[in-house]
Amino acid sequence: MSNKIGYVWNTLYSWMDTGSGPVFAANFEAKLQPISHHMAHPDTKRRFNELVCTSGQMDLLTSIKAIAATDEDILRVHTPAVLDNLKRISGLAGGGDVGDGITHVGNGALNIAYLSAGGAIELTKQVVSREVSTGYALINPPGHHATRNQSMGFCLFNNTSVAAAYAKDVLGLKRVAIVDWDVHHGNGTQDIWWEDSSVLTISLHQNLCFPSDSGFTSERGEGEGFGYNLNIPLPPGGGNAAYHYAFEKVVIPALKKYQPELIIIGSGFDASIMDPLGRMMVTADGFKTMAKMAVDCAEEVCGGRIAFIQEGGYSPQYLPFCGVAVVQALTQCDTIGDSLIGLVGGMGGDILLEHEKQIVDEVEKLLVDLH
Ligand code: 3YP
Ligand code: ZN
Repeated sequence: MSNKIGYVWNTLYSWMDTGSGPVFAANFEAKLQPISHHMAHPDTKRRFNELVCTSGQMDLLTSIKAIAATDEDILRVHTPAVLDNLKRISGLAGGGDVGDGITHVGNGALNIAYLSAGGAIELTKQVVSREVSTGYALINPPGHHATRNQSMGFCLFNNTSVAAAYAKDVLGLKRVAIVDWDVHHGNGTQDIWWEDSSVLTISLHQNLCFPSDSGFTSERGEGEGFGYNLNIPLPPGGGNAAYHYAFEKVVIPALKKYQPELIIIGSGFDASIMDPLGRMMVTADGFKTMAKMAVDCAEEVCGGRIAFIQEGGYSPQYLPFCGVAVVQALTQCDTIGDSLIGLVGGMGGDILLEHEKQIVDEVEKLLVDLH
């Protein structure tokens, strides 16, 4: 067993063309002005990689090369409709919308999406085989909104699910857990594993943020999968204290009870205190604490097998510090700190409020149906 920490990045991830709109497509009638940086412009993730490179962390990491996922890999969790749709749009000179009216992708998006899912697979493969002990796949586009049948919400293929399905069907694992701390509900991941108890899905998200009609505690899976989907919809404004309480009370106990052979973290940074698309208050250090709790838990339940896979996150200023903080939890060596803490520290997110505690305590009761 090695103590190498795997790291995935590919330059093509920053070639995702999110279009000229601010977040919805630019529109003349609606007076939505074009802008050079869409909310999900990949520069934010490119800047994360560049901070990994310049922080000194790269010397502590082992590069893992992303290999394009195959149609077979994608079809383990998606219907052919998802693939056919993306193949068609990706082939158009100017790209187009994937079908939800929000997600514009450019020409060649299919190839980058294959590489993104493939990056998740490669890291997972090496974590499971112990070529690396843990690792971070900084991939793009993200995945957790993509349902079995539909790309949506900036997500083309459900990367964490593609990796989990690979771990099960190809590597022979029986139980995998996906913990998604992106600020938005992991509705796609929930949908894919809805009737399946072999993948435990846990989503921590801002209540009613996106999609606004899902992510409730009452969504628990069905049939064989009942009890194996946990939603923790936190009230807006929750910060480190709310997230850490949710980890302590729900996420870690659920993982200990479920005893997965592999833990996958859907690591979005849009719950950060600087994010334009979320209203939560997690700091770089807050993300690092969650990462450490998850790593310690993996050591206890699954021989340390844990893979961090990038989801969303839209603050070009702050996301790189959040990302490197998580990487530093893996390398266990701090080379830089949070240079924006002077701005974001002390805003009250470290105090657990009663209405935050209440929702977490409610979800804790649902662990009785998890085995
Ligand atoms: C998709 C359209 C409006 C909100 C946006 C959410 C994307 C995301 O970060 N999902 O995790
Ligand atoms: Zn998100």
